[in-house]
Amino acid sequence: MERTFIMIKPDGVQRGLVGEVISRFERKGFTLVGMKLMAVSRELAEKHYGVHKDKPFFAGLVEFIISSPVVAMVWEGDSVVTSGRTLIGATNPISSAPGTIRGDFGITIGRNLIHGSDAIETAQQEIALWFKEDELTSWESSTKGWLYE
Ligand code: DAT
Ligand code: MG
Repeated sequence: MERTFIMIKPDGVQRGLVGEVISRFERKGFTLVGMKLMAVSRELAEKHYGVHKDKPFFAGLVEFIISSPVVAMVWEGDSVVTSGRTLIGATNPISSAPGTIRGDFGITIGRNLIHGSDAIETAQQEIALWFKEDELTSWESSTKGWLYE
């Protein structure tokens, strides 16, 4: 089964949107296999956003991610990487579609509430970066037969 890394950023936690985000992934039918609320170290933030290290917004992005707790999660299901990105919406919330998390709750790119892995390979790297193997729990939802043919 495919897995993706989802992180509710400090703005999402501070604004009380943790339950809302979890609810959207649950209602879609995806399975939660790992979750923790945590203060992010500068080292972890810089590794996670390493692909953006030469961008002008990198320093501000790292400062933001370490400024207040985040909720890190791993979700599982068919095509969950792509579907998770669809649930999240476009990077800049001002143009994210209504009905998406960013489209419904955000206004500016620097406060876009949530991170989601952008490819299967990235998801594997991010899950390994944020979670130890024993922090993830494989389980089968009793609703599986009603979600998949
Ligand atoms: P996404 O989070 O949709 O995968 P990304 O990987 O391109 O987007 O960028 C990572 C984060 O960096 C993004 O969620 C918000 C921030 N960011 C991206 N582009 C930015 C910009 N032009 N100005 C400020 N912050 C930006
Ligand atoms: Mg990205």
